[in-house]
Amino acid sequence: MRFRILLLSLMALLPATAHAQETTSKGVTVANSWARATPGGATVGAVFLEIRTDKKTADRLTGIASPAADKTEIHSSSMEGGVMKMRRLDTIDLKPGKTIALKPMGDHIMLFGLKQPLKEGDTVDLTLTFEKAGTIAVKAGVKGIAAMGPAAHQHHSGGGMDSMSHDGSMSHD
Ligand SMILES: [Cu+2]
Repeated sequence: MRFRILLLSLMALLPATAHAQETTSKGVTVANSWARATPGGATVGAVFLEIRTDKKTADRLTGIASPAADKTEIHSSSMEGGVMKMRRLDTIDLKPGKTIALKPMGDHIMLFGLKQPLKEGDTVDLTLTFEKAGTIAVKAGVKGIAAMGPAAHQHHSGGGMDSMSHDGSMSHD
């Protein structure tokens, strides 16, 4: 209970723009997009967002592009034998009235061949392509290197939670 109250009061401190950005097309909404800052020299980044469909809409995400990187992929994550395994997804099916959350430790968007490191406070342009809704463009704000959500200002000193850093402990098929 105390945690919940703390969370609510933290949210109240955030500027409204931090979680207000939503873009909707034909019943599909993309919201809460953010990217994680990358360490110097890194050429791989991760972006997270939510995709919502209204009750009457079924669609399919068929691609994501970004001018910030050479290549943009959708990845699924799963734990196998204590190791985070990632697999490239070509599409994500969107069922009516459901929210798909791409988030740290879960499915995510990966940027390969970053043109420049992602710095906190920057934005990353993304264009999502849907079978029926067409394209939806979003600007993902870059949050701190240890951020676990768009709310930012979360600090994980241990590093154990940061399984999204795409280092040697993970494997890409
Ligand atoms: Cu990945």
